[in-house]
Amino acid sequence: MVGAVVLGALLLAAGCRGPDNGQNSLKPEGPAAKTIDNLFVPVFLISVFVGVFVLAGVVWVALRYRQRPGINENPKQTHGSTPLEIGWTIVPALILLVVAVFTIRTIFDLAREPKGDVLQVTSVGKQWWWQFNYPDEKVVTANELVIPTNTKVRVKLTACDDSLPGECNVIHSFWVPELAGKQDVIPGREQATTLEADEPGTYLGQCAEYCGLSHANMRFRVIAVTPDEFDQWIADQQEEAAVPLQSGPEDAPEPAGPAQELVLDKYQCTNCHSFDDPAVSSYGPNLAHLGSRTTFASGYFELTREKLIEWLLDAPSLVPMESGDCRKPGAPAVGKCVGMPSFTEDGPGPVMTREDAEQIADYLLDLK
Ligand code: HEC
Ligand SMILES: [Cu+2]
Repeated sequence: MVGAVVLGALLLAAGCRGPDNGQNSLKPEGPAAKTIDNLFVPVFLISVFVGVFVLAGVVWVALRYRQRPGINENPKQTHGSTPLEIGWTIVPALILLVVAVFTIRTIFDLAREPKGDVLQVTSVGKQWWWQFNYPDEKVVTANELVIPTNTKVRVKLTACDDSLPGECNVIHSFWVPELAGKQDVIPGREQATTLEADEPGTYLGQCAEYCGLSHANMRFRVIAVTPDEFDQWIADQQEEAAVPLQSGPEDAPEPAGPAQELVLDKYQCTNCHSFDDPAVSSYGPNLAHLGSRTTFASGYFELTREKLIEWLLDAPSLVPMESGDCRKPGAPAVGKCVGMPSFTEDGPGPVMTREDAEQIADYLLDLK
């Protein structure tokens, strides 16, 4: 029995992976998370105190009045005690009142829209990745939210992509445990949260509302850099793609190279992705600066050439997706399509050769 309890506790503790797992809400790294922590710790201590007090009472009564050999009588029975009844009604009510006052204050504090020098970002929850729009800077990116340190970042959260009318997604929840609390992302509603990081670093995020097949893989990163580095990052992102997609006369542009021809014509990736314009949002992540990121696929994989090739050939084998025929807008749908299609025989379109995948991967990695 004791062995089983100890084993269970060890297994449970093994899940914690130490305080530096990047998703530790007990290790607040910004004002919002600290506000939550300042509420959580005292409330937790109060509950521990109440819990221990009640449990100790139960154990004491059970031991004190247990059946013993030779004693066959019930202990003295008492019925009703006005002071006790009043006491155990009022004391918990007072404790809850104190907790409620501080909780409500915290909720209002966190909901307040920040004033002053605020960076505006819109985050669109999609299946199964996050799009980040910087509307004032005209930059659209995915899965890695770069922010300046010591700056309030107001993140508008939506499941409907304004720039793609009628494109609403299911409910998601935006959660960066070390920076702020969870906030649901609900179609048709405008929610927002405020992020601020005190120190440069990478803070892990995770979708916290079940949203389909790849919910568990729907991660993201908040990368906090110094304000100077941030300005540089924005300037880099605003640049046109490092390698052009098309060139030639305005009215008859041609793919600018063999990889671009694959992307435009052979596999028609451009139906779902932007490769050249860093300011537009599309059905799939904007890839105009993919090469500048450290991860891809909702931060699930490091951005390496080999992984990228695997992804291009058969993304649904790496991350579960519902891939039907979603490549040809207007064509009759074959199955439901959510996510990136496979370019194998199982996919809806042409089968990709390894050479093509390598060529596309090299082109994508050059999109710094
Ligand atoms: C039917 C639309 C569709 C087509 C066609 C498509 N993709 Fe995708 N692609 C997506 C979606 C959706 C995602 C996001 C999937 C996820 O992360 O869950 C994605 C993700 C990606 C990513 C990872 C980006 C990131 O930020 O994580 C790359 C790279 C990519 N696609 C490249 C391509 C290339 C190259 C082609 C053509 C060979 C292509 N895609 C064709 C829809 C599409
Ligand atoms: Cu989700």
